[in-house]
Amino acid sequence: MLMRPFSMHLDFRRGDLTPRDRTNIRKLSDMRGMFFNAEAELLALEKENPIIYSFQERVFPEENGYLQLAVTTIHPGKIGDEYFMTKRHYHKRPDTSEVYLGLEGEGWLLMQTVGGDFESIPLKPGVAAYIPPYWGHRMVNTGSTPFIFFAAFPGDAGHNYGDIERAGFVKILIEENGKPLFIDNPRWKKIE
Ligand code: M6P
Ligand code: ZN
Repeated sequence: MLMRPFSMHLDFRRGDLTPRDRTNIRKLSDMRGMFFNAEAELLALEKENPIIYSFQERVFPEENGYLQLAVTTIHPGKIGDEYFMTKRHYHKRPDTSEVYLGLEGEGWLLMQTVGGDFESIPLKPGVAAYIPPYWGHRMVNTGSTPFIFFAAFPGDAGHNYGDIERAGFVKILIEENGKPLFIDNPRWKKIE
C-alpha cells in the first residue's frame, strides 16, 4: 500500500512527538547492572527506583525504505558519580546508521565498535550527530535539566542490546568537580 506523506509536531521543550504510537519509560530497575557503582545502584533502586529516561516513538514497517522516529528525554541525575544515560544498543542489522538531533539540554553521545574503537560527540540544541554503520550508541545527560533529542533510523535496523551487555562500554562518563569526565571502564572486555 502506498504510504501518504505527512507531518508531525515536535515539542522541543517537553520532548513530545505528536501524534505518536507509543511511549516507553525506562526506570533504574530496567537497567540493573548497567551503572558502574553497584552499591549506589542498589541504594537508588531500593529508595525510589527513579525514571532514568523515556522515549516517544512513531513506529513504521520494519522494512528497508522506511524510517523509525523517536524523541527521547533523559532526566538529570546520577547513580553514584555516573550520569543518567540510555541503555545503549547496536542495531540488529549492524550495517545501518542513525541520526540524533539535540533539542533541549546537553549531553554526550558515546559510540563504540565491537572491536573496542571508541568515539564521543557533545550534543546540544541544534547539533546533529551521524552514527555510521557498526557503531553501538548511548546518550548521557551531563546537564542539570532534561536532555531531549530526536532520532531517525532505518525501518529494518532493529535493536541489539546483547552484544554491548556482555562487553559493557569501553568508557563511562562520570562527574568530577562538577564537570563530566571520561574514565576507562575496568569491567569492559573485548568479545573474542
Ligand atoms: C533513541 C533511539 C531509539 C532508542 C532510544 C533509547 O530514541 O535510538 O531507537 O530505543 O533512543 O535508547 P536504548 O534503546 O539504547 O535504550
Ligand atoms: Zn540506534
